[in-house]
Amino acid sequence: MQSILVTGGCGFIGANFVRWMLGTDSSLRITNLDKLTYAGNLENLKEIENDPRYRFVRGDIADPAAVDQLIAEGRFHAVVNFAAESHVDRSILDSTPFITTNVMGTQVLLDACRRHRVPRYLQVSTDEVYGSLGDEGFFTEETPLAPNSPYSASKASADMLVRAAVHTFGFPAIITRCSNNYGPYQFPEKLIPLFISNALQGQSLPVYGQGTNVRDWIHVLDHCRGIEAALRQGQAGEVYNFGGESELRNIDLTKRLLKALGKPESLIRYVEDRPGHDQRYAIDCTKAKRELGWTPQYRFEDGLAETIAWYQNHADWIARVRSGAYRDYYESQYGGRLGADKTRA
Ligand code: NAD
Ligand code: TDX
Repeated sequence: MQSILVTGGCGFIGANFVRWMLGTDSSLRITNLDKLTYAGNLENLKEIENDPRYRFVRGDIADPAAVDQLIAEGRFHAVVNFAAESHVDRSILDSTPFITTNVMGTQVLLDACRRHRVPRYLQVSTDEVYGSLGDEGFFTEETPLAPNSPYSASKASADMLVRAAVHTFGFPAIITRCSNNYGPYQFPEKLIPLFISNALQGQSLPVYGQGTNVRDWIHVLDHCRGIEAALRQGQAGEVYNFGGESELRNIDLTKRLLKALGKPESLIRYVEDRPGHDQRYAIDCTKAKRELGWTPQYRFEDGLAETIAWYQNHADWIARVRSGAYRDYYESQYGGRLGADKTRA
């Protein structure tokens, strides 16, 4: 594998993946196709933007002409699709961009990759497509899809389209499904970065319902290593689950964050529950361990301490994301060079 197209590389997991791959494989070239929605932040890849092995292209995965041209010219050995609308609460307010990007965008990519015979395609999916668990049990790759939110329904739809491309056309695609990621560069709308940044500013932490919902937390670099393993060694047509084996109730995680930050529990504010809130996610990643030789390496305590320290040391990053100032970076970095680019929202 010498050249890969990554979509959504300016987001949280995509940016960590691009950095991870360039750091571990000196012969690799990466093109990053990203629309730069509110969640796409070029500053997340600032230190590699002048690396000759890296190229940024601003564009929309749901734009058939742009995607076709890029894939026709790129001669990529693989495409890894991270690009998505990723936040459940936003999908409850307005599902339209979730359908456009997550569903239509995936089909646009599949069609272009098939047309230009891209030999490997990896769809980055989520454990949320399996629905919700009670106190017992784990999601395996055989668990039937039962998504409950507009976000997870759009991700499950994309998985179905990938499955159909494999089944109908023998298209060489792999699907990975991962549990909740945490780590550096996560947009502060998701639980961990939102609560850290609120606590740092002495603002309250809005816990949905009673805080008894359970999530399985995985460090983003463990997820990136899993995607790399699936990309290099996975069998076309297969699904691989990744999880952190670190289940925690939201309220216990919240108290742990406050303790680590030296902030009082009085900052906790119980708010109205998320509609349709999934109770518990938990992943069985036996297959990835057995077939890919992958295993999560971070102990949650260490990963969380490292992540808290990262946000404490990047108060400027948080401030620029929260104020929206990070969006100016595009103009200052690319404005003069990409004169033909008319896609900026
Ligand atoms: P994110 O919201 O941080 O980043 C999404 C990126 O995609 C942004 O850079 C955005 O600009 C880009 N994008 C959005 N629409 C686009 C479009 N139409 N064309 C091109 N680029 C577009 O998301 P994330 O948390 O990094 O998640 C990445 C992927 O991993 C998603 O597919 C998500 O469903 C999946 N996933 C996330 C988690 C998690 O815990 N965050 C867990 C499992 C799976
Ligand atoms: O303010 C909050 N208060 C709160 O109690 C927020 C933002 C969340 N929560 C709860 C809801 C969930 O039980 O915390 C838990 C985690 O919430 P999110 O960070 O929004 O993640 P979740 O809904 O679990 O989905 C995440 O994991 C799977 C990602 O956002 C998805 O992209 C991924 O597919």
